[in-house]
Amino acid sequence: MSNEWFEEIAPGGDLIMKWKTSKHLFSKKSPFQQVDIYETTGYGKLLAHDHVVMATEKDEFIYHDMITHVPLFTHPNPKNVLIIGGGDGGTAREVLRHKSVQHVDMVEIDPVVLDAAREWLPQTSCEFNNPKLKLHVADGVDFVKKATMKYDVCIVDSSDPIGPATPLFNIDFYRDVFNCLTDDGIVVSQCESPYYHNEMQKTMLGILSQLFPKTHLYGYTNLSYPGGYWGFSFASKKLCPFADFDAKRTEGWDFQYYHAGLQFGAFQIPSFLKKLYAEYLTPLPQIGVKK
Ligand code: SPD
Repeated sequence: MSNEWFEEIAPGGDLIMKWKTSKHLFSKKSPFQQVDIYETTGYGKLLAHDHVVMATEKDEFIYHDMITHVPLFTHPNPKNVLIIGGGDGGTAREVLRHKSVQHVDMVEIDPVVLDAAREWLPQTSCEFNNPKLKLHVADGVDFVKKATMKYDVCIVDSSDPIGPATPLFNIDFYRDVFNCLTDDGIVVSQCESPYYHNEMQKTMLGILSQLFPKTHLYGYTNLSYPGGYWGFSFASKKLCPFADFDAKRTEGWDFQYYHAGLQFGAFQIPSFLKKLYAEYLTPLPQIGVKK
């Protein structure tokens, strides 16, 4: 039993976030990154890659609800889903709650993350043995380049654009993602923090808007990522997260964070971001305006 602190230095180096830990449960350097799991005193188990928090048991539901349910409730009948990354399993867990989903390919580059999650994070990895899920230990970039299957939804559940996730933030990757989506396909990607990475968010939206007819950014807040407010990019060949959303489909679900109102609310990004990304964002139908 130790009472030490796990520290993450926020981008720029001017802020440190600290979690009090009671045990260092897992530590291994893979060919891709340092992977650690701590028992914390207030946040449950904490997964870190290269000393950056990926998820804590206390608040992982926020990220995983929002990266999953927004695109899966936009698509009217998502059957085949591709997850790039997502090694802790939280995204797969939420995707597999959708009854229409018949098959999920999840492509995680780092087997150490999968093994660590399987052993220490049952809360997120609980669907790893689901027969609808096929786990591939492979490079997501190669996977989409060679993919022959077409997916209704692709979710890029990556770490930050340093280390193994770097190629997941460039245009060649997204060209291949575009090609492996159906004609009404959607891709949602982990898109960092507008407070720390707005140049990166802008680049990402610029890339997506070159390839997809519709490009949006939506936000969520959590406890564990510096700055609190983070984003997901949403790019789509046809479907609109407002016009094609049917709130009736969410009835009877027991969500922890997502709900039908947030399908609209999450896209209401602050004014400074609307200005900053204006050239790349597709206008959404206005809500709250009297006709
Ligand atoms: N700065 C941390 C960003 C991490 C995003 N990915 C989290 C993975 C959860 N499945």
